[in-house]
Amino acid sequence: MLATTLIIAQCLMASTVSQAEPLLYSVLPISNSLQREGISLNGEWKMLVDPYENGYYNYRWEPFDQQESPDRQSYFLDVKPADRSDRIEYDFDKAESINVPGDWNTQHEKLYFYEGSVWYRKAFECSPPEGMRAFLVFGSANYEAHAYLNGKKLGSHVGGFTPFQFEITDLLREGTQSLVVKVDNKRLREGVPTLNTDWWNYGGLTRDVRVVFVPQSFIHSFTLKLKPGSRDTVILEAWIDNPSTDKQLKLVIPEMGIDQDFQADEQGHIVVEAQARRIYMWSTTSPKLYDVALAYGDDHLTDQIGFRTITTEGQDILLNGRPVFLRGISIHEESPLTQARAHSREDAEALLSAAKELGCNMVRLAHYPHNEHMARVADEMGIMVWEEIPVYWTIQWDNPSTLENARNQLRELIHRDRNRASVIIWSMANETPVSEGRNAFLLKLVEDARAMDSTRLISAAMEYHRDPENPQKLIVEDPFADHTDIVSFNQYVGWYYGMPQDCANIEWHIPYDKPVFISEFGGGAKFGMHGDHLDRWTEEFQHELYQQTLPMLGKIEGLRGMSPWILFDFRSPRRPLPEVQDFYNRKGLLSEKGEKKLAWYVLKDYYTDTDRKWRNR
Ligand code: GCB
Repeated sequence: MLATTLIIAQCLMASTVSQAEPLLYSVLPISNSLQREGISLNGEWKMLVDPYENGYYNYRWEPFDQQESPDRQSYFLDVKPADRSDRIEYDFDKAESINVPGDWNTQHEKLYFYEGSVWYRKAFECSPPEGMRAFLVFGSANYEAHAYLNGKKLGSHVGGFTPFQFEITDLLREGTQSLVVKVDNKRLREGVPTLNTDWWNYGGLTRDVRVVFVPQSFIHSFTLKLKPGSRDTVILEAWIDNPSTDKQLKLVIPEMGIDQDFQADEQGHIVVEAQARRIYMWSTTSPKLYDVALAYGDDHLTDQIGFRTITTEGQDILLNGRPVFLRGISIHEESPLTQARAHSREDAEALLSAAKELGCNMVRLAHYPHNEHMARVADEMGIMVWEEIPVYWTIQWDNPSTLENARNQLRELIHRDRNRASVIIWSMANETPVSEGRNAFLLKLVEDARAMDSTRLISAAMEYHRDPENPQKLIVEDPFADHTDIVSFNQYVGWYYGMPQDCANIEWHIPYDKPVFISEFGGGAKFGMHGDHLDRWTEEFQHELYQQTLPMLGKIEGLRGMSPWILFDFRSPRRPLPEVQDFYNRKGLLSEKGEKKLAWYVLKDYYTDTDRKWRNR
């Protein structure tokens, strides 16, 4: 499926190229789509639920897409071929409405647990300014999407959390446009993620949808970073779509005194250095962002970009050369404002403000790429970010198309967020069982990540095992740790294993000269449920667990941070316990609405103290 996606997308988006990676840049979306001129397709759409995929397959289970005769096309495309009979069995105009962006599960009660296909239709007016090209850009669609404009297939996309686009310049017609998208969130054994996860499988067009207008030649994407080892030179790399020899790319960063023009090569690729007056580093205490403007002929782009270094030395993590402790918290992409899939800037501000209030300088965005607002708001608020892809638990390690799918999601994520100073870690996987197939799979991802972006750290949330001779001795040894910059692992002593007081006797064995990061720990508590500190699900139990866990982790040599599980309670189909879970994972320090549980204060005090200690190092 992915291969088809790539090929279709390539044909439709004919023109983007780069010298280094011609295929890559022809299929990746243009950057900064939210900042470009265009129209928003957010708002009310129509939807038809299609559990049997009746609009996609005929009665022989053959896709309509592959039928040659027009009268064999799907009825659901919102166009009626002239020679078709007048029998129709759908009607978008009479169908129910749904808001985009948004998940379908929380908008229609009957779709709460639904996993399958829904057809979306948006009728809209669109007339691009004279001579401009038009691109339809989706922030994401979970999990597989097929898009059709005015009855013509644009292409498809696999992967629920990253952006994709189609050029529609030649498919726009006079009058009203009809955009139809089939979105399918069925879980798949060979998918990324696979069948089993501990989060809600929200379906739909969950992020912004826009039509973006660009000139015939335009800046497809760019990266700006510090030159390695330098504090006064930036490296600009850019890809021009449809380059022309009479145009130059202009870079202007007024506060740095940069105003220079550069020539692209024949493929439209540019890699150049620009000398700045002086560069103030982005940091968590002073998140300096520079106004950056790029122009290529009539194409103009602006952005705010920070510059920083993130490296490791022995067991230290260095931000701009200074050791830091990552006071983190894990977050799922669910909004405390709406109790639905988060998608807006307001959602990002609510989530990250709660992290700030807790005393965090870092967040782990689990377990898949969150929407683009998160890293942008983190840039502004001075919060370091760990981003990851949904290579979670039991992926099909030996399936080449599964690997391609994971590589594609990683590529789309890095491509989208690599100008965000806040993002310091790309994480490859979560709690994946060690095997040769898994090691090779993850190694391929690391190679890709390092090739695309050498300015960030690589990690993965790994696991520990018990010493068979001594159950109190917990060992973190994973061949994949040889390839990461940080040794991160999840641990649930006191929740899944024993009771909180068992923490006191645990010894850790972590034989790596690398920073150690605890990517998860925690336990469940229902807000407002009180009792003894040994009673599960009470706030007192969770409070006790945090009180016992922090000193246990403090004994780990090389401990350089943690992102406990988790900031807010979040929905999970694996959590049915009536009156306690009600399909929520209750390990939040805050309820899903933001009410503080007792353990919140334990972590907040610990972070206040840690901040004080590390400030003076
Ligand atoms: C984990 C997983 C996370 C779960 C959590 C839990 O280890 O990484 O996705 O939600 O445990 O609550 O069990």
